[in-house]
Amino acid sequence: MRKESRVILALDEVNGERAMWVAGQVADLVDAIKINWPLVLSTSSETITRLSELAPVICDFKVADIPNTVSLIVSHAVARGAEGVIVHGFTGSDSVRAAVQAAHDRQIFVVTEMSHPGGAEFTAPASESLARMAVECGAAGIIAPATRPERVAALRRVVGDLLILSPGVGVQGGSASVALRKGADYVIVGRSIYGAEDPRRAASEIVREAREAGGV
Ligand code: OMP
Repeated sequence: MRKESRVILALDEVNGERAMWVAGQVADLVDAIKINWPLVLSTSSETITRLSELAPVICDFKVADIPNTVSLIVSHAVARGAEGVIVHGFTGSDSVRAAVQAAHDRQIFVVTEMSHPGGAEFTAPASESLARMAVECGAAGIIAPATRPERVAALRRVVGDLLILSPGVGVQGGSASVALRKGADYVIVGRSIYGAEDPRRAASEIVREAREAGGV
């Protein structure tokens, strides 16, 4: 995955036609496009392949299962063209290792502390252990909350130079520039871009803010 704009589009648009249009509008501005169940379920898994022709695709399937099932999900996502897959870490190191193995040369990102208010209940207390496990299992990076930027800084100290992808910018209240300054490599932005009347302009504004936060 390139590291130029440091912005990843979360394409949770459920109208397949509009999703492809938004992707076409911003593919050259963002470093990757992250897709989640809403778009895959409202269209088909073929969408992974179609989007991968425009930009690197991260499949945010938040995989949480036994190693065998994790491995099956990750290998099929990769076969469809995914450059990365997001998995949960609370399932334990055997499941995360299975994801890393199944991904081969593609990237596995492990969720640590989630960005929504409920993320403070169970994921926050465990986030540093989850981050440490992500390092030990050979993951490419972790997911850490832009809504609690001080946690991004704390998790950076745990993961060293592993990638940190930070969602929660915009509608959830987080700031792209603050998350990047606190140690995120990329911010993940969804509704503020794909929900905008002019997604290209919305993406450009966030990319400008990210650039002002510091170069790579
Ligand atoms: P917006 O809130 O619309 O910008 O979308 C955020 C995106 O990031 C959605 O696709 C979420 O599923 C995802 N996300 C979070 O919001 N919080 C998390 O803790 C983790 C993720 C994620 O793994 O990407």
